[in-house]
Amino acid sequence: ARFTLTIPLIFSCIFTFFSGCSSEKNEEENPAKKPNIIVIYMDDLGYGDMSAYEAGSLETPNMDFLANGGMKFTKAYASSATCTPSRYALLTGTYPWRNKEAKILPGTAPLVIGTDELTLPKMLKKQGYTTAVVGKWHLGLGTGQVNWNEPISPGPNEVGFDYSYIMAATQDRVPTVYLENGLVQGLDPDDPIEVSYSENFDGEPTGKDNPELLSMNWHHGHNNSIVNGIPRIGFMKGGEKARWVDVDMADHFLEKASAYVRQDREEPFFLYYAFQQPHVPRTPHPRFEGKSGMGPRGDVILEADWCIGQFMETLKEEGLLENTLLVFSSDNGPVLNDGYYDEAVEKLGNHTPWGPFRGGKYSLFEAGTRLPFITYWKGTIEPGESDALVSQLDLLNSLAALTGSTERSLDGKDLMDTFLGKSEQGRESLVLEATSRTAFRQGDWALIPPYEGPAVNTQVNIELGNDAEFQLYDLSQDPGQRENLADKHPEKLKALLQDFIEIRGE
Ligand code: NG6
Ligand code: CA
Repeated sequence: ARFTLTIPLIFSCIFTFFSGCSSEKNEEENPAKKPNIIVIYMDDLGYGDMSAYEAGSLETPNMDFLANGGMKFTKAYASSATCTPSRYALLTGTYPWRNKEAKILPGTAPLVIGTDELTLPKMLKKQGYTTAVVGKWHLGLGTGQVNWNEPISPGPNEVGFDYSYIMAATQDRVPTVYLENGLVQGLDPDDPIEVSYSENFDGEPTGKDNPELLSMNWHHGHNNSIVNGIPRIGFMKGGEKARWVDVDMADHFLEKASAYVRQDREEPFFLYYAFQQPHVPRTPHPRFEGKSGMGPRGDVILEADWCIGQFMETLKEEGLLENTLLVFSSDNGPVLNDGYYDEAVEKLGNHTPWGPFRGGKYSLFEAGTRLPFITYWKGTIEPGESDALVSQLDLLNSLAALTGSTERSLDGKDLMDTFLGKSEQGRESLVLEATSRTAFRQGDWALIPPYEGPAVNTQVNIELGNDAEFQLYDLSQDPGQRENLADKHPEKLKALLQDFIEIRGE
């Protein structure tokens, strides 16, 4: 009897000793460890492009997993209907129309974020985070004259990212190379890279002059240098070994993002994982070719969806899911023909990338900026849906509140409780931007001031929102923005215009 008593006693002593020790150690090293934060950002994915939003006909099980297991926002906006300004707003919490350089950039454009500007990764670094960006950058690099054969600065690493693995601009723009921490990868010094957006290099083939070399045809723009049979925007020479393989890009970025989250580290991390899909040129890996029945646009969305599934699997394997807040969204609304013949229009069938909304990429109508937006945090965020008005502009201030920072951006709101599903409170109003024009959203109302310019961009076949008259829509009754109520509700129009001008300053 003595023996049987003693053994458990010894065990329990040892247990208390060790657990006492280790819990003390944990507390010392990690006083309430802050969550890892991952932003998954799609390129041109529309509100109706994922099945969880029940607005189209593609099946995206892995994106849906986030939506159905997290908070799915139905009134969430990118700041802009194009890429660079939306990314600028996401990372700075500042309206992009305050920075006149924050517009669609060529691959040679200088960095549009000031190195002294507050950014999301900088703020998080001060809160003890290690930070990284993997994927599409498109916020400019350098200060004007970039030599692609030398370390390039400033870039992501100078605005808050400890690690960067990026494509400089877009998949359809030169230079078609990857950069790690400011260095072009795989570059042969005997074959230097030259880039120009004004003229071709002697003897180099172009999409315009050498159609026989093309594996994908251009529809508008995109007829300069040819890489991998695809004609691009801009001219490039050299750097043969450094050029990316388009069909491998998704796997390549997935590998980099996965390797990053697998690293052992003491501190929490922030990862901005910026996908290139479904932006043009749409180049699915052969294993996704034909999978959607909608041509390459549908196929690359399925490819992206698969990547998200793989990435989530890695987070699970690494035991990170319970301590990681994921945010999923897209930079601007959808477009079918964005400059290449790739059957996006012909094979669309009954799919509706824009969901129930009017317009698309480049548009001041809803579909330009109203996008999927999801927050997912296993065990912390209860699955649910929110119709609070939120913007990607709000991430910086919200994540500052979450992580204990007192820094705040100019235009963002702290909506952390809303993002965590603990509040229904959204913002009252929001200025939207599309190719340097702005519009206003307040409550259920949308106001578009008069703009010159075509009603429709006929190349991409998207209604831009331009009209000689004021436009006023009640989105609660008319999400598709069909009935202009400006004449019917002059008081409402006046009130909105006043608030709009107060923010916009014009
Ligand atoms: C446009 C391109 C379009 C796309 C877009 C940027 C032409 C004719 N069109 O100028 O194909 O590259 O810029 O897209 O060149 S974004 O999502 O990065 O903003
Ligand atoms: Ca985009």
